[in-house]
Amino acid sequence: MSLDPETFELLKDSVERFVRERLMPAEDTVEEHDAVPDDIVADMKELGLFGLSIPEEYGGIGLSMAQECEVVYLLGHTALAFRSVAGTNIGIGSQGILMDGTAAQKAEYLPRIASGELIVSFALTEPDAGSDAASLKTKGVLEGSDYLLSGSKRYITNAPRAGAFTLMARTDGPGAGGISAFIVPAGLPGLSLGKPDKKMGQRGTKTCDVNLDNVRVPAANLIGGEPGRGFKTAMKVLDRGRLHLSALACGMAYRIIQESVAYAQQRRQFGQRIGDFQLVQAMLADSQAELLAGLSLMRAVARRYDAKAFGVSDPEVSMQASCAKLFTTEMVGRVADRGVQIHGGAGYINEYKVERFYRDVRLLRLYEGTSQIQQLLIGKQLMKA
Ligand code: COS
Repeated sequence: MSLDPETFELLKDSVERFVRERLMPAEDTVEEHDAVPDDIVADMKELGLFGLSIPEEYGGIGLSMAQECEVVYLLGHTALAFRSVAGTNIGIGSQGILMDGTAAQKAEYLPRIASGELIVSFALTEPDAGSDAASLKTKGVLEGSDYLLSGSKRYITNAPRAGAFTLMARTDGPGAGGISAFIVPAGLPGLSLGKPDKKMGQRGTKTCDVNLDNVRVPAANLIGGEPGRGFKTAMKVLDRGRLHLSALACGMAYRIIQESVAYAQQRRQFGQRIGDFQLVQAMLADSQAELLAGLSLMRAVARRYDAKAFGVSDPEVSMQASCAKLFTTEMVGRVADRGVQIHGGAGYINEYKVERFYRDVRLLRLYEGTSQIQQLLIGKQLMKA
């Protein structure tokens, strides 16, 4: 699946212009109000951003992974909250349905996900199951033709906006094999949301707990119609999500370098622009070199991802996606740190963009698998080879 190159170039131009003319001027509003304005969300829907990765037959744009990464890279040039609004529809919320859902599930949910009418969240993490996702405790008990779901999900991105969740629950014994994935509509009796999480950064992104108390979900909502496949679905979704986040990390690194260069060009000390000092140039150079390395890695892995069969796991590609996430998210952390350093005291002041971005990018090394989980995945695969 991919969009023809000419149309894709037009799409990239529109997204680039949208980011520059519509999103970047709204960054301060998002920071101040901790919310993405509704009119901007409406424009994002209009542009098709919620359906980037959904095939055209379901009303989406049908980008390949490599193309999705290029668009996400552009979205990374502005406050990360904007990407987050559509991020779960593009990625972790929708892909389980697309990869492993039945024809009926795809037909019912994907068109509304693609249009943005339905926001869909990915609910894997729990209070006692973060990195150790296979130990999750949320229970799904079959009763007649329904499952009764009970448990608690934590830090669920877009939960306050979600109309549905792709949610992993234990329907059988311990371990990964006992986990099933469900499509859970948000309005069902027994489903409630916790209070919004107060986060270090990424103001405007919405996360909270999702609590389930005997939520009755039809067995028809079991993704793929077969129990016990949910962990693999989640892992495949995360492989893809990790690449998506790599593109985002590269996009934000680019922006931080732009901010840093602009500051170094106008700030004067000791009678000259600070950017004329070699020690400042060294910091800029390290960031630029690392960004190019990250971009090249992300692009190469995205191409490799597209070369395999869709929805089928390939351990080598999974390992490469982990490499991309590990390198690029650590890279943008270093770039953000240098960005603050180049700004000096101003870098510690909220009015300057780098102060926010420094906090925003910290999350990239945590969600969808910490850097340490990526290291373990890479190490494990190398030892198997
Ligand atoms: N694609 C498809 N299947 C996969 C897979 C992948 N990428 N990774 C693992 N699996 C399969 C395995 O093949 C195994 O199947 P079999 O039992 O048939 O052999 C099964 O899933 C269990 O895998 P594994 O034994 O590796 O699971 P572990 O419990 O050891 O742990 C880790 C796996 C730690 C890697 C996993 O829990 C993980 O990724 N944790 C991080 C979770 C995360 O990213 N959380 C963020 C939440 S979203 S913000």
